[in-house]
Amino acid sequence: MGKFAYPEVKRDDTIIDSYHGNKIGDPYQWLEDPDSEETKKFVDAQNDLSRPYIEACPIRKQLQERITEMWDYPKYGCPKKHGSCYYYFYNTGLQNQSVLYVQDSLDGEPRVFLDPNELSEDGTTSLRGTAFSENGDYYAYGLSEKGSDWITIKFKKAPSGEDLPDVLKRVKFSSMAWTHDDKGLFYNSYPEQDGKSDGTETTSNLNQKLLYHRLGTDQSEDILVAEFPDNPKWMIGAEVTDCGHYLILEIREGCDPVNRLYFTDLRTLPQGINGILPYVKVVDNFDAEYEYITNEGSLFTFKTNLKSPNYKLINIDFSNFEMENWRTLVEEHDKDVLEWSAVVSGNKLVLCYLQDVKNQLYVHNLSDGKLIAQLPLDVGTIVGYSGKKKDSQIFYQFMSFLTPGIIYSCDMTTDSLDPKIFRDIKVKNFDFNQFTTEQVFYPSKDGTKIPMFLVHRKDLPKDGSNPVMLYGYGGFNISISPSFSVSRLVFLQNLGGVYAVANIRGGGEYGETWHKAGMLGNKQNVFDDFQAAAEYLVQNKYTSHNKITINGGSNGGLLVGACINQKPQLFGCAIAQVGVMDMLKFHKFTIGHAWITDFGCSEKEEEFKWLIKYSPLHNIHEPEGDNQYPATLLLTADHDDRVVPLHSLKFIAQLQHVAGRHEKQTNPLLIRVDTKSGHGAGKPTAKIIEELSDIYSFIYQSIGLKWTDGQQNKL
Ligand code: X97
Repeated sequence: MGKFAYPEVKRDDTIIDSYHGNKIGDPYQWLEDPDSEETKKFVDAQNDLSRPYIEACPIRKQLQERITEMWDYPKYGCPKKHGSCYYYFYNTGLQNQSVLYVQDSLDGEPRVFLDPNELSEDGTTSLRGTAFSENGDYYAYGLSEKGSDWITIKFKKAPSGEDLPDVLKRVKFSSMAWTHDDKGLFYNSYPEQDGKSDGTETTSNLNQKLLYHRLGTDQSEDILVAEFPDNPKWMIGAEVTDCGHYLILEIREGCDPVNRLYFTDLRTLPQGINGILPYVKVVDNFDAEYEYITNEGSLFTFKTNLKSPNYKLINIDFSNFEMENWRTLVEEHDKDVLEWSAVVSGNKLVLCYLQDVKNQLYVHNLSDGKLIAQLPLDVGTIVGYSGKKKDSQIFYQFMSFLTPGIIYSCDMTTDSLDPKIFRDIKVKNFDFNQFTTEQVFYPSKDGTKIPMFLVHRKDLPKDGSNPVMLYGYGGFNISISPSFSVSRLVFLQNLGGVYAVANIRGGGEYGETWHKAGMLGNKQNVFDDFQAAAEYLVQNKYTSHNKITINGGSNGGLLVGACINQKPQLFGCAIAQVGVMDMLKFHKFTIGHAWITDFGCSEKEEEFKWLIKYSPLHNIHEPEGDNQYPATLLLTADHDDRVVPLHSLKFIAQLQHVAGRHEKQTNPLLIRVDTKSGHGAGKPTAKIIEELSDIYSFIYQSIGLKWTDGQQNKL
């Protein structure tokens, strides 16, 4: 027997599914029912095993205290102008949710406008999606409970903050777009369904609708303005143009950066908004993405990846919208990816690029696309921006591994653009000078150069002795840019660690090319890239294999799951958060069907062949030779309706059954299942700190770390 007394768990070997003639067992299918007594018992038994292991960590209390102490610094967001007032988020330090403040001018006295902390005892009610009306008189805001993707939209008068009675339910993945008469809002909802829908259910989200709600009326009177019953997977993004004249639909059928583009001229509706609207179809296929930037009359500006994987800006005249009449406004860059663009001060465009995983900011003319200026920026990420077409000032927030946040303001009406520091966010009691960030480019299995950030003490010994936390995501066109994290600094300072981010394929770091190189039939590249990162770190004497912890969440949890199956010997520890582990069935639950764009689907034979090769659940094996699985901790939560917990539950059951009972498997294989939590967004500070303390305690317990006061280590 191995070291751990894993719970006795029912296993039903009679459940066999057939995929294109292949018989695949699903012995823990019963764990797909989140409400059954036996699933609840399973979860309790797993927590009863993981909790004592984590709590036995001798430095857990120290860890938690140090993280808490460092977390306790004031956090600000960019101010945004609505009507004549400014609004910004502020957190004193440890508040569970940030509070929205309003002020009459930038140096006016701030008043609380909305404090989500008052909406639940434990901070588990969070803001998700907000929209001020055009003149700033009204505020619509989505509330999520316990981390679920479901939201309830509520309304306030602004700037008074007075509550309005309107309530919109069954809202998920929603747009929020006010008509410019300030009378109502376009939003998305899903049809009523049988059974509960509080975020603990697993039922598919299909047939999203677009509705118009008139302020002051009951939701039952809302006007259905778009639905596509022949295409149940379509999701309808809606935007009202800067001029207020048009409604734009950006229709998607999954997570790929592609959308159909429809519009309606709101001025031409004889009876106003009173039913399904007539749409002009500018693009009626999913060949490319078109993101509305602005328009001058009928001349529209879109950001697109049409035949330009690094994205560019184009003009489409809606009075003459055949493709041959489209014009490029800002050309695609060879290497840098255009991440987003915004119009400000009437005639200027702010463009944010990603260059080797670092942001660059440029200002162009809206009229002819010409470059006017580059705004100076350190190595890092733009994490916040505000500034609309009618504003003359922009704010943007910079962050990096060793910079908690600097908010700049810039007057866009002058010729010499001269950004000023508006707020410099400071962390107490931490000497940033002792640390450094480097970026390396290492070769993957097929020779592709992969960028990787490394953050560590300047005097790090290069003797293979340092513990490493290696983080990756690798999918969905999502780039992992430099960001600030207090718990990581504790790992670097007090545990002598190196933090590594591998910008592996599947992400958007080098545009759609990088994404495509790591999706569908190319998914193995993602895992190869991550494994090559571990090898690089060992070869270059940062660490040794048994000191590497790999970490990822969601699609990155899948990454961790696949990598420990494929190359367990490369890693000492693995932390897989809210991962997708059952690649044959993910499309059946909640919004899983939207990921077929990146993963493919087991219902197609060719795609089944890709998936079965790496699906974490289906590739668990006994320890081979001396290669046992690294110490593994999975994390999930009861209200995760993005990646439903059954992925992690089935995976841990199979892992404990196949590997855990083997005598060579002495490393722990555990799972932590949280309650009143979801996929991650909106998680209250108290829960985040608990979770981080547990994760680092698990690592400490399983690979052996040393706590230092962070002052020594001088060579
Ligand atoms: C999602 O699963 C988001 C699900 C809902 N959703 C879409 N398309 C999006 C959207 O299916 O919000 C979209 C989101 C991000 C990128 C592209 C499209 C959409 C729909 C309508 C209008 C605008 C956007 N996501 C993935 C996820 O959570 C990755 C990021 C978003 N995963 C969990 C992937 C595997 C594990």
